[in-house]
Amino acid sequence: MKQFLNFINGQYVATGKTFENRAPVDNRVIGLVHEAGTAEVDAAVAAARAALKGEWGRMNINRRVELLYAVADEINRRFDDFLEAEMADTGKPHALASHVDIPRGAANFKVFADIIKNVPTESFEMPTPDGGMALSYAVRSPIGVVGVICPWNLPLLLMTWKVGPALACGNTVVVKPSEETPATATLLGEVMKTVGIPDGVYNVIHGFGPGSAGEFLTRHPDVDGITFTGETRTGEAIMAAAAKGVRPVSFELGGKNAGIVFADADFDKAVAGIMRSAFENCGQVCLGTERVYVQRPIFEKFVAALKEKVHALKLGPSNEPGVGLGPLISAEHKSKVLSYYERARADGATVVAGGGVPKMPEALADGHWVQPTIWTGLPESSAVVREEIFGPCCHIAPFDTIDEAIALANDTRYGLATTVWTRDLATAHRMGREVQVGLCWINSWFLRDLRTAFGGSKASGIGREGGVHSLEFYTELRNVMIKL
Ligand code: NAD
Ligand code: 6OD
Repeated sequence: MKQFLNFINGQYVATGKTFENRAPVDNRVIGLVHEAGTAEVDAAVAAARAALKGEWGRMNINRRVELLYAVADEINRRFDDFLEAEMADTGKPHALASHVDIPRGAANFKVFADIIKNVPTESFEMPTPDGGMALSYAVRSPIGVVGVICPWNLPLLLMTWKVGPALACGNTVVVKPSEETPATATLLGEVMKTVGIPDGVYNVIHGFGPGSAGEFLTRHPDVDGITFTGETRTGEAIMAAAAKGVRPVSFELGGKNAGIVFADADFDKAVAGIMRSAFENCGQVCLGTERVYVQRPIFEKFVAALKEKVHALKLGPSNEPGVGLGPLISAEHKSKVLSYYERARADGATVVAGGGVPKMPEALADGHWVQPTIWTGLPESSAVVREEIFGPCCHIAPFDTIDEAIALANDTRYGLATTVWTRDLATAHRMGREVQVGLCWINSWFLRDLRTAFGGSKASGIGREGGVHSLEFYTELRNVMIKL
């Protein structure tokens, strides 16, 4: 049985208290996770603090950048180990994990190494009242010890998306991976050790949220800032913890994203795009589309085309050829998603596809499988249309005008992402300006240039990360003023 240990000050640390790690495909126990208590969290934070004062804190930027490149190269060298670990933890299809999760896990170190090496700081010459001159310039400093709290849907990708920039900026980190997906964060400790990242720079503590490692970390007075990806409700709890000591937070939270398809769109591309955005990673992508609005002239045709694609989706375990849909992450999440399937029926939805639990081969029968599902006919007030489900499902409704499409897209407390399908540039631009989200994709979805700003509006987040925007959270500017 695999043991997932904490990684503190360069050492793997067992604890007396373990919990089971289960494979989503069949609910088998695949490992035991060593839960960190306050002693381990204190030790990890102390190690991170000490590392700031040691070799890492004094390291010149060229060496830091070299080390981050080495981390990326080592992840790529051990690509298959990371791939196996991620697939076992999440059950996601091989094609997805091998093309998205693991390559991005490596890229997140290189991109931010390049950014930190090339970012300029401001400087101003100014005249002084005595007729002389002064020079004012900014120095960037790391914020210190960063707490990194991660979700389970894209475990390595989303963790390194925070650890990459944090380390590039010279901080040290204490990572709390999701209790559902401890594997790749643990494995990354081996990579850090192999390439020579000093002890204490990268630490991992395992456990849950409230009353466990997550809460202990966010309440720890020696953590200087918290970066968090997860549910909005959890963000509220973390923000309350961070208020003590007035510590900064960066939040990437939940969404209820709209996909808008105009009648002039390239029909096949729009169907394929919405298909991906609603069902990739079994709908467990924060950027995913759960509300689809299609302009009336093509509504019926669109629903029929999406239904056909959903019926063609193959469910199965990660390594089975042709699989496009894995299981949900856990039994608890399956119950949550199925409760919305029930609710849709109760609220009078037309179930266009799916709506229940698929019949799987006996070996997979205990896995967390649900059918990919499409509904029509629900009122906008239904919980199914208003609340984040985070499963392989979407509701499709018709609209007539662009004003109506904008109003529908914005009628939510969330504001993470939208995907718009049209050939008309003016329509595209108006949607980009008026839909209240952090990310608006036109004729595309989840197209990422890691130099661009990423984050959510309204209840979907606080702050932007990505490219130089990450520096706003992971560094502080000190202004130095020299009277010449
Ligand atoms: P979650 O909020 O339940 O858990 C995320 C992490 O927070 C876990 O590590 C958990 O242990 C920890 N946690 C929970 N309660 C805590 C507390 N009180 N104090 C400290 N830590 C605590 O989220 P999840 O179920 O793991 O992930 C799914 C959610 O994440 C969805 O809402 C999804 O939209 C969101 N998400 C958002 C983005 C984004 O970029 N906006 C990306 C991925 C996922
Ligand atoms: O691509 C990214 O950087 C990113 N943060 C993706 C988030 C996906 C959410 O599930």
